[in-house]
Amino acid sequence: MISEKMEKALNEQIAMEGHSSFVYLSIASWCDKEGLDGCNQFFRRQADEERFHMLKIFDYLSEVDGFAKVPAIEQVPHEYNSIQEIFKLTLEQERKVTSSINDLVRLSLDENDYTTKNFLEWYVAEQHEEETLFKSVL
Ligand code: OFO
Repeated sequence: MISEKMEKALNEQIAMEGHSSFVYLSIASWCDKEGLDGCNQFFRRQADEERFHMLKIFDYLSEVDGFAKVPAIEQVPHEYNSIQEIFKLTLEQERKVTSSINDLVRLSLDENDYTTKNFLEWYVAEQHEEETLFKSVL
């Protein structure tokens, strides 16, 4: 059983992961238009990964008798100036996600919810990996 507060916070994370997935899909489409095939494939894979991150929270909420909610689709940018600008923006985006995951870990500790803390550790490691990847590309 999960607290209402934790459930709400995890649903907000679902929305953030879904938003990241659409941002990366939009970037992939821009790369495709610009003839940047490798970057198109890279961001398509990232979009799929973010969708997976979102669905992983759906599954977790189901396991702990919570209720996962499908988020609204927010408009994402369609135009970019350069691939370098894109990697700067996406590193920034990943840092925001990391900070949000850290807030969730803190909340799980405040709530004495060690099951959720344990679940979130996968995301902590994943964010470290993603930030390192984006930095190395830059
Ligand atoms: Fe969802 O992992 Fe990065 O953003």
